[in-house]
Amino acid sequence: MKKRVTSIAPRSRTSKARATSRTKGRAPSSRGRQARVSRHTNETNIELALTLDGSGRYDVATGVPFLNHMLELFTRHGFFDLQVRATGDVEVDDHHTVEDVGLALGEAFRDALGPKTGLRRFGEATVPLDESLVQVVVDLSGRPFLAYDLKTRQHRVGTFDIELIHDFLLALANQLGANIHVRMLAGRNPHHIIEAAFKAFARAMDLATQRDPRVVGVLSTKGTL
Ligand SMILES: [Mn+2]
Repeated sequence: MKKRVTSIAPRSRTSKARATSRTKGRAPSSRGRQARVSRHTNETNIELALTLDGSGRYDVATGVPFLNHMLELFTRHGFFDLQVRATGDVEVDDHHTVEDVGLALGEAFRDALGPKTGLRRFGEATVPLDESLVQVVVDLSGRPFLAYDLKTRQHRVGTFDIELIHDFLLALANQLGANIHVRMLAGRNPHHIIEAAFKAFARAMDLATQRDPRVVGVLSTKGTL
């Protein structure tokens, strides 16, 4: 039987490194719902450890301060435990690092969830931050989809390119195999809008990843997720 080789298509023609060298490994823990992901390419090196049934503890260093801020509050409000060490070619820009951390986090959730038996599967939350109000709905369906509706007049928060939030969530949704809807109901300040989105995402993921004792097998009439 042919050994499974993981390769991901290059992001663009100019991203040669991606075409030639993209490897990853994982060693899911046998204890509890945890996962470790190592992801190393010519563009980024990422070590990530996730515990689903955590207490909101985080230790995050990605080299992108705004992403650290979002991952920290995501962990806290989702009651996960998360450790991330990422180094990337941020001298190019933050894009590779942000997207690849999204890929790694999605992969970690997928591994930690395992076969999804007894899982609530759906989760949603609406979270305000001052004038901003953002709703996130998650379905751990196995079908990757992202509906992204954050609109800001600015392109940046400080030095951080806001567009990268879209790329982060898309990468995460693809790797996790989740349907994620992000809807902005109100907002003005881009920091508030994105922060409300990550808090809502955290709470939605907290719900969706919890176990419901009434669920026998997986929550699907199809019998598989
Ligand atoms: Mn903040």
